[in-house]
Amino acid sequence: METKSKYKIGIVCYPTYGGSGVVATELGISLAEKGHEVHFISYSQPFRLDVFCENTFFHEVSVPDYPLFEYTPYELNLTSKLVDVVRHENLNLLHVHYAIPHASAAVQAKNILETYGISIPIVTTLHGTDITLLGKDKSFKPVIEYAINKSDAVTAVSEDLIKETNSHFSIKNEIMMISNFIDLNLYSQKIDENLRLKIAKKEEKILVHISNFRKVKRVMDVLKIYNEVQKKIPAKLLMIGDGPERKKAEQLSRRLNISYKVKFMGKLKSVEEFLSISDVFLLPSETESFGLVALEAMASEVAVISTNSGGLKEVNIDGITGFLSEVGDVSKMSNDALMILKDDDTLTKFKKNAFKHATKFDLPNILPKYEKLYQDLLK
Ligand code: GMT
Repeated sequence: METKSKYKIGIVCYPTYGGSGVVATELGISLAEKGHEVHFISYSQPFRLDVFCENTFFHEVSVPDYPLFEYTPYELNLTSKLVDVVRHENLNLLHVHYAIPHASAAVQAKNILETYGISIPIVTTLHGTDITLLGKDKSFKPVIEYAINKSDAVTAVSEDLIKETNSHFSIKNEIMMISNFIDLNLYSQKIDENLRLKIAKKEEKILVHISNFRKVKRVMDVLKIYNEVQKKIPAKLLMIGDGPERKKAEQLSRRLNISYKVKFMGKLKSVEEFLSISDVFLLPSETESFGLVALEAMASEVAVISTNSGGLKEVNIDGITGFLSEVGDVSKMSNDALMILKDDDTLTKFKKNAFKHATKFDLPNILPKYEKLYQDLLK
């Protein structure tokens, strides 16, 4: 459903590498392309907002260094910035991604704005770790619960995340499922043979993992799965991203004597070209509310080996686009990868299925759901 009205929307997100920031930025850019005016509010420019986009604006939240504070109260600076931007840019709506501290800052800003006679609806999108990890922490729980209940609309990126949220918190309003999306135009299903040959020999398969290398991603399992696979078939592993577990992962790859076949590539701005030359994506996460990166892989015709945790089963369809396993079942995950890679016909079948399923999450199928939500709130 196409909305005719054009709105002034404030988007609050984390600017760094990570699914919630990616989704928020891509959403903002797409809304701007449809004629809405989009104001990003964050502590630095979102990393995917690095090209000029008409109708987009960026407002930086600055955090002054004041000697009295042992901990800088970022949430207060964000709240003040929200009040300022809403008032002076005449925003119609605030859409905040990630509950902490964005939703609570927005709720507080809304209260302050009422004293100026301004009423602004708040949409909060829950992304996962704000609920599944931080949400379980007693020191955050009452604030998250309050911010969710005081938002005018709440969305979550998977059915599983809705269930998780309702089971951990006393939520009064209905949470709407609007799944994550990808812009299929950005992904190529064509293999750049020159690039592929720089990474692997013709007969070698390419396995790939992309994450922020946090504990929850279980990057050691990635190496263990690959280790088993490379014993049976010639293959290389690309490890893209960086984070707290990287050093340990590099050490493990040396201990397993596979370091000469594993390429740690660090943080890359654009992962599409490496996905397009890959065969199997490994995501053995402990918890994953959606697994946007698995969807990005599928959009590049890459089969997925993942756990069945959280929302992953809504993205990776067992036996069709790849396989699902219990968390930590390295042996099944390596056997499943070998099953996919056993011959070209099987691999092609999984790759094509992965791409086909990814098309369901294409931007034009999801964007109108957000527009409709805004329209309903602004009626
Ligand atoms: O996965 C991360 O560590 C980053 C985190 C984030 O907040 O950006 O990702 C979460 O949001 C993504 C976008 O909605 C989801 O695709 C990820 O599954 C989710 N991560 C977890 O639930 C661990």
